[in-house]
Amino acid sequence: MGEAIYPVPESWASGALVNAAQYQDRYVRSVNDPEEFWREEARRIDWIRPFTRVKNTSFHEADFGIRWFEDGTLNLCANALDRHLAERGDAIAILWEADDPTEPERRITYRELHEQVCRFANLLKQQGVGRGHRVTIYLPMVPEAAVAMLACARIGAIHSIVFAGFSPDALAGRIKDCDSSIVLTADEGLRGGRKVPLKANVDEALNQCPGVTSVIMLRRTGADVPMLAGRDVDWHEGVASQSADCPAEEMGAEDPLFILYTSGSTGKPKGVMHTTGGYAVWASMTHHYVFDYRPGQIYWCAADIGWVTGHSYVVYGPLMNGATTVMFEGVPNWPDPSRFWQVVDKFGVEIFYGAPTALRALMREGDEWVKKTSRSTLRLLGSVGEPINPEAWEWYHKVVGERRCPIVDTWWQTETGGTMITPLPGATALKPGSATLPFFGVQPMLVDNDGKPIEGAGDGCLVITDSWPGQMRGVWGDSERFFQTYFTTFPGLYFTGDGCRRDADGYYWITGRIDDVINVSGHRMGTAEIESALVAHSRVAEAAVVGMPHDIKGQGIYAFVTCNAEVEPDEALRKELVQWVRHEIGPIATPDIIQFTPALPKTRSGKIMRRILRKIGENDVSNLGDTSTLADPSVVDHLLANRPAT
Ligand code: 6R9
Repeated sequence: MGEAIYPVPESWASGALVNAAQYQDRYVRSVNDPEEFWREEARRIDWIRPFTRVKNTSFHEADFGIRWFEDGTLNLCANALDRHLAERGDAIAILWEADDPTEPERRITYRELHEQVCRFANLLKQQGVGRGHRVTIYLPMVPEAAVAMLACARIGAIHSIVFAGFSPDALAGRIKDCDSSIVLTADEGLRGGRKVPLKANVDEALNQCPGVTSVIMLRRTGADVPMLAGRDVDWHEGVASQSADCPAEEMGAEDPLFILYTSGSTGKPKGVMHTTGGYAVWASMTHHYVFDYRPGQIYWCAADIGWVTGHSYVVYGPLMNGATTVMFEGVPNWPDPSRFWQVVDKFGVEIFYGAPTALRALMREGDEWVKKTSRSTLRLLGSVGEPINPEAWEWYHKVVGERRCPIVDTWWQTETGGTMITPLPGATALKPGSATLPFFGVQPMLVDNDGKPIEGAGDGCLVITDSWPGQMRGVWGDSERFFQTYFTTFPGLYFTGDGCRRDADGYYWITGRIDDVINVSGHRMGTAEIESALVAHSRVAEAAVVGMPHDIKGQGIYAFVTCNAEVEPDEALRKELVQWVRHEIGPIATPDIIQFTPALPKTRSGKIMRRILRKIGENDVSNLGDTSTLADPSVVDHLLANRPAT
């Protein structure tokens, strides 16, 4: 079957920030002379003290280290707000749309946002927060979440956002790991017409976190929630008495900006740490070029701030570029599946950036929901979070974008800070399902399992050979783990954990995770995390979790569970375990299938043979490969004979 190719539309080729020839030329310069290239690009940032040193990085054990612009100083909040005040103070910074379409929108100008951030930063200071302190943010998609992030950046505090869909246990784990003494939350969140008891979750989490001395709570729904005297502060009451003057701290380029927990192949989520200077350059530059962003355009990234996409492309990237960024509290299919496109029409959105899982869910509802809206303002579409299947890509292109909008399918990770492999709309011919070509300064390589480079077209493990400014700088609280996790599988190379194919045109096709991470609706889940939640249940002896193909979510969660000897597993226990996992981690970790089994397939040395379980999960059981090293091969027959219907 021939691959579809969509050439750059004429209007884009002539009018874009970067055309094909410029992309080629600048890409080559970016990798041949990174010093010169980045010295130039970093001028997009207002530095307080300009850097003299550009790049000081090594992926090798002997001199491992990643430092960019290291002797420069800056403040990221000032770059996102103060620098715009003179020229665009009255332009809208945040356009907020509530969950409930009948609730009025909020339009916040740069000047107003600046004032709110300064007041809130002063409240944080009054609560004892200063440079380097960790602030946990557990807020829904409301403008105050952006205010909180920017206020931390302003005073040099390090924010750690925990997705508001995570459970009290998951929240507590993240609070303790980074040792934060303050939590920012709301009484309740609102999503798809349902209330999420955020403050109650915080209260429950804090039973495990004696170190937290202060909670600032935003009233979102007005629910009657208990406030603990001496600990809990009402957001608006606290802010009311604060001055609107708050100087921005002078931060070193390599001072930490934020921590964001993400799943890896081991049980405990890692606190991915990003620093200030390189991240600022990377987030603003990628947002500028990938979306071809020009001031005044209405831009909407539909990600939650609880994920890295929300950090870089709802808040930091767009605001550094003086954008009008849409923030949406709700979900794509409530009150009905037109919701996204109604918001596009309401605000005149020109650039829309969303996740394949949402597109697949909307596609299933039929084209009418899209077609009854205008979408005439849309000029560019984006995709992020997981591979987009060509069918969903074509639907996005034809039905949503009416063939007029290029689609930028952006591959990147929490660890990379911003987009890495992506089309540029005026430069790159598109192939549905391919993230296409590397962004400036990104040097991807494919290697086989032994680390041998694959030249030309081929399939392999995706690694990056040299550093880029937005790269993570460490795992919070564990100086060894960063190097161990990313640079030892293939020494001297950054290992992404993704498999990838490169075609004859040099285009990259991400094939998905090749480690024990699964991607559920664009959210990373470590299988080990779900396993440890399952075995924490008193009736479970052992559990193994693998991914399975899922029409909407991309991947679903398939759990093999062995119960304690005296337990007779039944439907009631199955339901109980599903609820248990939801409670332990959060609804995103809900198992799709639980298969009870008297035993798991193990090697004689006792290792679970995940390869076999993965194949069963993928329903690819005709060839299970070599099972001769299994301690008891009959276990596999039993698993196959008792597979639940899907
Ligand atoms: C930004 C983000 C990272 C993992 C990554 C990969 C998958 C993200 C993708 C994609 C194919 C894309 N992924 N974007 N796969 N095409 N355009 O999602 O960060 O949550 O850390 O997930 O997501 O597997 O390794 P994060």
